[in-house]
Amino acid sequence: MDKKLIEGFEHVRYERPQLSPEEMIERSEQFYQDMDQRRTVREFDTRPVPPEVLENIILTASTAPSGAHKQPWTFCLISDLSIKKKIRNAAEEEEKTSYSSRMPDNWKADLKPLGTTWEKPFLEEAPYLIVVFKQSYGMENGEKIQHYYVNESVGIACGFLIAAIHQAGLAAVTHTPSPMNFLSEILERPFNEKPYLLIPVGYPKAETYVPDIHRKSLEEVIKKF
Ligand code: IYR
Repeated sequence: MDKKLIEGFEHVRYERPQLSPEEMIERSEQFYQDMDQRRTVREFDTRPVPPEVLENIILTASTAPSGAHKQPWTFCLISDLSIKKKIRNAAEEEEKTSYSSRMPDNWKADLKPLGTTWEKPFLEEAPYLIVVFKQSYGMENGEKIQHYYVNESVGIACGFLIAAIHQAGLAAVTHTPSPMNFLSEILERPFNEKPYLLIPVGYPKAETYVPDIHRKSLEEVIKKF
């Protein structure tokens, strides 16, 4: 591989196959059509999924760009039923309070069409839970390492993760229990890590219904200059 020193640091040559404009249009259209089939699913089949699939999905998420390439993320992969139960109990405890007293009426009205409640059976039924932690700073040999753009970096990694889950033929729900400090305790994460998202993953249940929602049109989301 070709290498070059830039300011004393080794750089490697980067090459990608060149696509024709027609191929680019075709591939981008295909990718969009496929991603447009993704839906958030809250009902899972308990059928097991090979662990390699989840490892590949997490590796894909970990290819995301990050501030100064610090890769400020940890993905906890949970298949152990007793841990899933602990997470479900703690999440439902918080959600019960949220739905009954923390969430304002307009928020609950906005969630009505989606059919969400404080009950989270998917936290036990999905064969895997991925709990994404953001590392506010790194720790190496007892030294604090500065991380940059942590929320942006971990958000992008979660986008890759969700796309990879869909691409593998699986489904997920981006669950955001709030507050979610209980995840740090159950999973015994160090002080520099904070929970970011909880993503149950699995096959959708055989007969699954999802809300009849529609995505914004190109005109609604794009402003051309
Ligand atoms: N965290 C709660 C409520 C909730 C909030 C949003 I924003 C959603 O899109 C869906 C649910 C829960 O997970 O039920």
